Amino acid sequence: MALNTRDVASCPGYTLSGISQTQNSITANLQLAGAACNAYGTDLESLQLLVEYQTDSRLHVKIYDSAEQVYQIPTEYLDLPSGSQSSSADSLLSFSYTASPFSFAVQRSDTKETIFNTSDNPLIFESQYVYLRTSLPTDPYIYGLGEDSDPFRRPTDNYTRTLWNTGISFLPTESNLYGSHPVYLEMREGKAHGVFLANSDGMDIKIAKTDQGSQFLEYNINGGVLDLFFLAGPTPSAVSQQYSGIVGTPAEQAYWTYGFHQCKYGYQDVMMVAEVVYNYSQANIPLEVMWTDIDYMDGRRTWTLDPDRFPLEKMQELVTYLHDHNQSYIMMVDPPVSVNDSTSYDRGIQDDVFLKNSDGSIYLGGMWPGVTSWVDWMHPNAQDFWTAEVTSFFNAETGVDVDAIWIDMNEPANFCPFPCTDPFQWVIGSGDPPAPPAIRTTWPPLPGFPSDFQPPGSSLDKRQSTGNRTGLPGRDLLNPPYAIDSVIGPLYSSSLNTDLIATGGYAFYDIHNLFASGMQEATRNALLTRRPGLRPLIISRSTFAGSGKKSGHWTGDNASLWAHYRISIWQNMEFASIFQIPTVGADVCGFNDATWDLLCARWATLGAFYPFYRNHADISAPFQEFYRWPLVADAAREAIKRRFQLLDYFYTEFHYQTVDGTPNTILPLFFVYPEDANTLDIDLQFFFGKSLLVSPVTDDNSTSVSFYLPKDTFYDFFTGEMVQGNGATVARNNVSFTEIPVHIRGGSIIPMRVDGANNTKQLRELDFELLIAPDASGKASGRLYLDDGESINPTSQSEITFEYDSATSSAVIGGSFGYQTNAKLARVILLGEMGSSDAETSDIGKVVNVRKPLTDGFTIRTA
Ligand code: MIG
Repeated sequence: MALNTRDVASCPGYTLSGISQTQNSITANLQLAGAACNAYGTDLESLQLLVEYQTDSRLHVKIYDSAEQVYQIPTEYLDLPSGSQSSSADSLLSFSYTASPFSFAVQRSDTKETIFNTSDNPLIFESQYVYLRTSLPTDPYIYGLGEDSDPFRRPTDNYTRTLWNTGISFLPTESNLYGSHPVYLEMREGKAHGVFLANSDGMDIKIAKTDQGSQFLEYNINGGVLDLFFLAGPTPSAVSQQYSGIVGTPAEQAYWTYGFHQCKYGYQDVMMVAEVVYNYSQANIPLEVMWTDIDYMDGRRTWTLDPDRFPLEKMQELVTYLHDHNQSYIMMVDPPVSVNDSTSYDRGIQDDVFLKNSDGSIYLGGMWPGVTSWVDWMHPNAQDFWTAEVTSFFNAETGVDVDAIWIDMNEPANFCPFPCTDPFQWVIGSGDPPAPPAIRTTWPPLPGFPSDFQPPGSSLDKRQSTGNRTGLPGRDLLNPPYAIDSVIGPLYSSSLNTDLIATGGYAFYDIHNLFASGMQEATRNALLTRRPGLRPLIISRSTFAGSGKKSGHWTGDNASLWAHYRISIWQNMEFASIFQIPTVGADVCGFNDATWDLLCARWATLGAFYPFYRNHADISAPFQEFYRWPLVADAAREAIKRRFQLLDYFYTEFHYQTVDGTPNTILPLFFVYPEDANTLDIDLQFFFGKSLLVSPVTDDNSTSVSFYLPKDTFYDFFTGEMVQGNGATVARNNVSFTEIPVHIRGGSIIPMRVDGANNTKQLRELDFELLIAPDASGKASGRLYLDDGESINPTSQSEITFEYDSATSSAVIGGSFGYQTNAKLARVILLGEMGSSDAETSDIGKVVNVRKPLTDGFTIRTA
């Protein structure tokens, strides 16, 4: 059956009237301009337009229903900024409109360049379908819009990016995956702008050309309002930073987070886990964090330990051992609560926190442990329930004293096939019962009652809307007339029924994509209760816009394929630099299928330049710990050694991204060289911090790589050799499987720890050396942030700055020195020059020994 074939050409659009315009904002009414087309639902008669010059670089355009009944993202999940600090005179973006049929355009105020223009097709705003199209220049450079495994630069024709969180394995391309990020960044002639649609409903975003060849991007959404934020850039970094001003800056992570992590689904008991820890130490590969997957659970039930395979006493011994050796431990928590779990389920019933069917019974589905229920994160008791589970199961004395939590299956995944009317029957495998009748999604306004009379628990947000913004009544919440192009078919498949109503009156039809955000928030708060003041680490499979504030992300179930090794490179760039979730990494060596020494060695080497560096494999995959092949063990030792040297450099850059959202962690080349058009299609090289260009070998089983060097001064990180970039590709052969080409960008000073640590605790005690890489004018600068490495609000911090100038032959160490450390500045290494005296300590540049404490500023003579 052909989907979505209804005729939208006859849709009348809207007419603007009643405009009220101030310097800071515009409001107007939009009235349906003709007979309703009712293409995929019912056309709404009356809409409101709100335009806010929120900041000089952020323009907010919102189109919503006058009654404010249509669903809007609850502020608990995403607290969108409102108000206008800027004005039409000061804004970098200007707004213009045509009254009838209504369309609008956004331009750059200075150049008058149009970045968004909806005049080609009329706006459609129906109960179950919202449509907006912008025309674009031909073959635009669009990035963002995930989660998926498609090319970094989005295809420009016949491309659909569906957003609907889905737990699907093997990273199929042209498919929606675990998270939803309706934000894109577009590059035009060296300038960047961004567009964020704050909407959590299922949608198809299409990038294509009309039959006449006109380029467009359009939104086809299952509901919600058009809440658009335009970001002026004009640099790509500025766009990303401005986006963080809407969804929040990323959570800061503890120093130990950046060590190497080992995981596998299928460690059959605590002994096997301990054995892996032991084998790593025998192989002299610094293992920082050990993980345990759902194997530990008793019958796969969250909040239980398998008494035979993972008994509490042994688990405690394991954790004590790890902590005594400066190592950390992480366990998986799945969202569903098993109904066969007398304690956790009973507590949830008592607290009344589970999602319910329309008749008040608990909504049941199926997952690993059999029949399960799910927490309604909107419920007022949900946080307390979750905190109690986390703090008792992971209690330092009476439970397993983990250091962080891994959350999975939070798309959310449900194995009981729709309609799953009797999950108990499903478990024993019987036929398909009939579909349940449609139910009321929210209360229509009741004549005679106050306007805010709503189902218990609903609340008005701070902006004092007239309606409850929980969703229109009468919608088909299971099979909307417009079917998004989700890889798993209908909205409810492999997930919770989309007609479920959460506390507040919200339907899963609208809040499905926010389930993970609820779980992240509850888990973060629970971890904060457990270890007050310490940065909680959460690694989540599913994400939504704004998740970076609470959680990190791993990119899910890839496979042991060169293709997936490559995809991980741009997925990291996308998450770190566009979605503002810089705690990101892919399963190193591949999750599904058997890996092998060549792939795993390269991946161990590449993974050391992921923010989150974890080897993980499926239960059906053979073991793939780094020590299992001599080549891979060598690669891992070398990789972790380099990562440790650079850990403070990266920790510093990460810190500054958490401060103001400037993307400093994993960057596409065009973020650093926006004016170099050659960089726009580069997706297999990246910056690790703004100073290190990483150019891995990416061809299958190859030892050759061609990489691009922009017109700039570079230095080989390993040899110190100066390399002049010419805006051209450079070929390198004989790159062994333990090597990765890395270049320092001229103009950088990189603070590095000296060698010699087996874990990050030891690393924090080691001295520093400075790698000075002057640019063409002989100057360089850098920075180093130091704190206790774990507190959310550290009592003391150092923000040290480094400036080098060849004209004065000196490096000036300045800034602030609040954090007390025994680590000294041992020496500086000046690249581009060869020293004589101290050549034995470094053969990459001229060495000047320093040996000064980092407690105050000073100047170093380099000549
Ligand atoms: O259906 O917990 O993506 O990392 O090992 C698979 C078992 C469930 C999916 C995760 C994967 C994890 C696995 N989980």
